[in-house]
Amino acid sequence: MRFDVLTLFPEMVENYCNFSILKRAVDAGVVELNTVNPRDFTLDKHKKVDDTPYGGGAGMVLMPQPYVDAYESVQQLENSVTIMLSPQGEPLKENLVNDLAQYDQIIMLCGHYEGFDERIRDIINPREISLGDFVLTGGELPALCVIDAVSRKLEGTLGKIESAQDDSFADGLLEYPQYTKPREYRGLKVPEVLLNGNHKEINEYRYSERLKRTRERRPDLLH
Ligand code: 4H6
Repeated sequence: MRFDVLTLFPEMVENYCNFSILKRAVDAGVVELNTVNPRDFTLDKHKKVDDTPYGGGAGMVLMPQPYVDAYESVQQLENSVTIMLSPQGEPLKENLVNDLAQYDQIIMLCGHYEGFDERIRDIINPREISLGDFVLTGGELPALCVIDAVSRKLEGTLGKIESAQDDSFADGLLEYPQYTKPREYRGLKVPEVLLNGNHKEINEYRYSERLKRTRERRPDLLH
């Protein structure tokens, strides 16, 4: 999977991908990350990427030319998709993550300030995706969430032990509570059932905890 991220702050994206499991995936060649800075495509001497909105109003709007030229500079593979991260997008869900993991290339546009000149959407026609109903200062965090969530679906990113098969959402239920050593901490004991080695009982306990938790916290997921 190749990710191309159009961002005014490439270090934000590169830094996150340099740690832990994502770094391992990049080093193993499962994931390839490329950043493109629209500022490098500006044509004026001040390297201007934004300007005031026509019609008035607060803030600055990202100009079309640097973004469209940066986008067109990215080598497009046959099986690619282009995404814009914005509060107006389709909410990101595990199903959408699974769909995205089928592509060979994901190109992402990260907005800032008051957002994009509408002609960037008209010309590039990206799929617009949102992390949820809240506003961020920029699209880099959502882009990183897409990179992270998609990468862990790819063969060779997670080990057998971390396998994405067992995830919450793989089957639409929340996770069961987990415990490690010690057996007692500040008077709180690990449930007895987890200590007796009876795996049938353990599985039943965990499944009922998952149901209980989902019913209490996310009844919407049970349908
Ligand atoms: C595109 C358009 C995504 C991107 C506007 C991005 C939240 C999400 C952005 C903006 C984002 C999300 C710039 C509008 C800052 C508000 C970047 N915020 N904004 N929910 N911000 O996925 O002002």
